[in-house]
Amino acid sequence: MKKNRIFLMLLAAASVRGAADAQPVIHPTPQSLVVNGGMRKAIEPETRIGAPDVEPRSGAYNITISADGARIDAFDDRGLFYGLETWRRIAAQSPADSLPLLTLRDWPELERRGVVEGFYGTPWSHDVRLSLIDFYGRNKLNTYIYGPKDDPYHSSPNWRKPYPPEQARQIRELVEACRRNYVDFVWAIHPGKDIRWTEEDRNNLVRKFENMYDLGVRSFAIHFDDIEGEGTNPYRQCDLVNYLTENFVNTHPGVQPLAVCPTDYSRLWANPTENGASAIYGRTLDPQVQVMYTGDVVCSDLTAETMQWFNALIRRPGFYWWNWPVTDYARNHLLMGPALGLDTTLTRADVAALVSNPMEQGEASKLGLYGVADYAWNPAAYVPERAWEFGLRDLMPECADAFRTFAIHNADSETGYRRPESWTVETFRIGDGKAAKGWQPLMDEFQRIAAAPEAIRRGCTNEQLLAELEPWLVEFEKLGRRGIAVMELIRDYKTIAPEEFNERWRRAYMTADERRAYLAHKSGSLLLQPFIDRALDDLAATNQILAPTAN
Ligand code: LOG
Repeated sequence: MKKNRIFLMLLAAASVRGAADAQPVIHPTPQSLVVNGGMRKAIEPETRIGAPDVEPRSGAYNITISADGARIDAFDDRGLFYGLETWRRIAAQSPADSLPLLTLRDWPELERRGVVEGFYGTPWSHDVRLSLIDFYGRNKLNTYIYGPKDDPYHSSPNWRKPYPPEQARQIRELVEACRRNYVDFVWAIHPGKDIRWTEEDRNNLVRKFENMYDLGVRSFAIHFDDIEGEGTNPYRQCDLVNYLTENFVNTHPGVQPLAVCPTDYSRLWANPTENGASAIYGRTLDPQVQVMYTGDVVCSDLTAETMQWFNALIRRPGFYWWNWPVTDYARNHLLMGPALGLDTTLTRADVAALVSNPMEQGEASKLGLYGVADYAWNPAAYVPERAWEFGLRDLMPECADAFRTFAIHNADSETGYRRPESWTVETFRIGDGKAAKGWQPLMDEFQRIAAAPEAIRRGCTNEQLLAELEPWLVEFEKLGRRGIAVMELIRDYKTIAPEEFNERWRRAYMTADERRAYLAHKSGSLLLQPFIDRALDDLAATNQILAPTAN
């Protein structure tokens, strides 16, 4: 009995020491965290807003847990909200009734961090938006730009009209949800397709803004992207934005400076001279206005060089609209890889804001947004894979490994903005030097792929996320099965009878219908399906099979 008690005490001490030595995992990555070793009894923290030694910017906070007590010092309300979020994460990772001793100083590097719902296609549902807004709060994102291209009241034909009552009520609710999460709800208008540069249309715009103001909106953006004709005139655009700044923003209490997406939002077609739109914006726009930019092309990496180029023309730090993981140009793909291509040397002096334009699948987009949140909070400490791994576990704690397998093979878009995919596996050609060693790991992976969808369906508790993934899960499982069939054939083809070979070969080969289904919801398109296709071709050649012609 006594012995047992001592053993249990030792065990408890060991686990407590283990926990105290370990760094708590905090996402986004804090600016500075010193774990002092040791634990104390859990208590509620004292909180203070406007504390002197907190970094003086919105969202900043410090946490101290010492033998004497625990406190959260915040710069402002938002900082306290973030501090409490971090506090909860620390407490959740600590053994019951105890807390690690630590000193944490934290603040956001980029001032505006978040999402632009700016894609073509079915806008997010109200429920998905609400779920995302909670997600932004928990991950310290503070900006949600509402600008779905296919909302007719955001763009043509109805941008001049007020929202119908039900939609107006929902927008009010979104504004409220944002307020609770310290997220700025930015309502964007896209009037450029049919705007006339008349006093009448200028008043139409002001009236719509008044309307949105009455629904609670305090932050606005104007998008002039993807238009032709009169609406593209940069002088007129600047006049309008300056007019709205003077006669709406500056006259309405609590309204934030405007953000504008120019027609020349990408370096690909922006005129780089002093007569170009960007330079006109730089010379003409009220200095408080922020200017959006998608980088070198439409979907591009955020680099120091591209920001320097743009910032010099617009004469202020640019507002980066990152077209990832948006898939409106490749709708048969899901982009589930890490958020790559974000330069870790950039600071708030280079980038005023970073917003990600996600997929029509809002829940599935969260995986990429963990990276966006981590980067924007603390670029210097950003490690894409770390944020991604955190996201996998946070979204599907019960089946993170299966989700990981799924995500690894659903990352490239095949067109435009290429991303690594299937980076954990190596393929080979039948008979080449890598075949002997490469067979087993690849077979193992195809088995994991075939099993992953069922594990995800059983383990994922987010119904909406599951519904978004389902068409791809179906195809992913089939990809795994085809892969297994091909691997077995590679192993056996020399020793089996021609009839059996033919039978098994045909099983691995997609029928026209199967191929159509695969093309509609692609998985493994970068490496794995091409491997299967080529292996079947090679096998057919060794056995004089005539591959059925694809139709
Ligand atoms: C659109 C955007 C679309 C994205 C990706 C901007 C500023 N505008 O080329 O609505 O989701 O590309 O297809 C765009 O990026 N234009």
